[in-house]
Amino acid sequence: MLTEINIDALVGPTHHFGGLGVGNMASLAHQQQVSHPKLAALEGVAKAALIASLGIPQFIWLPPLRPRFDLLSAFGFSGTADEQLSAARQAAPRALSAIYSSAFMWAANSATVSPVSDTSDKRLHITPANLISSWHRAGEASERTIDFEKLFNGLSNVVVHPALPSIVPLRDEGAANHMRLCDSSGLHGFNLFVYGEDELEPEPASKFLPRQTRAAFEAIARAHRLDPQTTVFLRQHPAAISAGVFHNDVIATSHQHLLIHHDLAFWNAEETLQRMENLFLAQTGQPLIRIVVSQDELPLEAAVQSYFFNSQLLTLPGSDRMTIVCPTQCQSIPAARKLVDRLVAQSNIPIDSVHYVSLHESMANGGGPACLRLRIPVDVETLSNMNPALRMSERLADRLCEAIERWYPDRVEPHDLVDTDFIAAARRAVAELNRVTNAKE
Ligand code: SUG
Repeated sequence: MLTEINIDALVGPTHHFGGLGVGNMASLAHQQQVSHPKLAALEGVAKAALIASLGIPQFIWLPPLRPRFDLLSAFGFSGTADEQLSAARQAAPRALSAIYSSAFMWAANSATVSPVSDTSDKRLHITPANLISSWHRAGEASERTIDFEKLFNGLSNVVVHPALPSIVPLRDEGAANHMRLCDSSGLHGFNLFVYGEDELEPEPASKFLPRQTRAAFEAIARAHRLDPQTTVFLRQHPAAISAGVFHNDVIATSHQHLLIHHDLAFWNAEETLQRMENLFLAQTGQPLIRIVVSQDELPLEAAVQSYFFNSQLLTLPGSDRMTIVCPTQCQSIPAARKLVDRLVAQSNIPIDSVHYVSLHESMANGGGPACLRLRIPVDVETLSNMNPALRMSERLADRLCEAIERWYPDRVEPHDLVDTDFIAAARRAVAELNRVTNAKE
């Protein structure tokens, strides 16, 4: 039996709107607006605490330090901190924004994960995503590699691979483009890897650079020793990428034997999906429930605005029923609200309840509930050996909230990025979070 754990990454004190998300409509729309790191972090903790309160194992990663002066030097800026910052503001504002980025908060992009039951060597494989499509995210992989090692306390059945090489044909954004379907024991897994670009099939093109390539996922599937029989590669619909679907988890979602996707999620995929449905039934004895949401029911634009597909589907412990955690935008956008109500009401769909969560600041940068978390299916022994200091509880949530209230800035404006007092305050905030997390009872 495998249990799915969730890891959320806490928003950092330098959270701001840099407009850096490639093909990400919300990020582009909010560029240079005033951000609210304190509110963003409190919203994130509240969401993670809600999941923990449902009895689901929930962990949290603390923010790494920003700004990254090492990157600023690599971008060619030298001199004192003040000189580097003001030169970057003049000559390369996107580079300046990148070194302050809090994009590590979207843990769904941290890695691709394959549990012990899917891999031929029976080890848990993790490949941190190289995130090389944009200015601000490529630096995350090295930080995450260390985070994974700490989270699993050096367990011998966990392999943390290096991120894929930083080669344009190997662009990788991790679990946001990977869906693992399985039976209720979690042991029979099917892996769906969704890519936006295949060098061998360049047409039809999309308006924005596809951030995930097929070659990247093929490399990961090989490294993770997955069974080719139960591994499927699907191409994202170019129209979806052009409409602002920069990751698959903005247009499709899955949990166990439930797969929900928009009609325009994939390109030419129907035959492959039907084959997979048959194989799923043959191997697990359980039917795959596949719900295709039509353009009439939820137009692409409303899917992107509401982030319905970025809701979290969770199985409640001790039952085979699910709950759905949706962003509040799904409450206010009528088509999304109707869809949620339909799914909860329909008796042949295992979703029984809905929780709406406010993630206003993350959403304004294109990150919904599912973006903020990484799922890892683990066995009982692995779970019991995971770092308890990072496990979310009411007590940890209270401690984090107290520190955030006290040390996080209320607002960040573009000019703060050249202010060394702002940098000192941000460093202090991260140090305080580390202190409260490590404090004994
Ligand atoms: O990579 N936004 C992130 C949002 C990531 C959402 N993750 C998932 N869909 N799983 C991105 O585009 C905006 C940062 C800025 O503009 O400052 C940003 O990086």
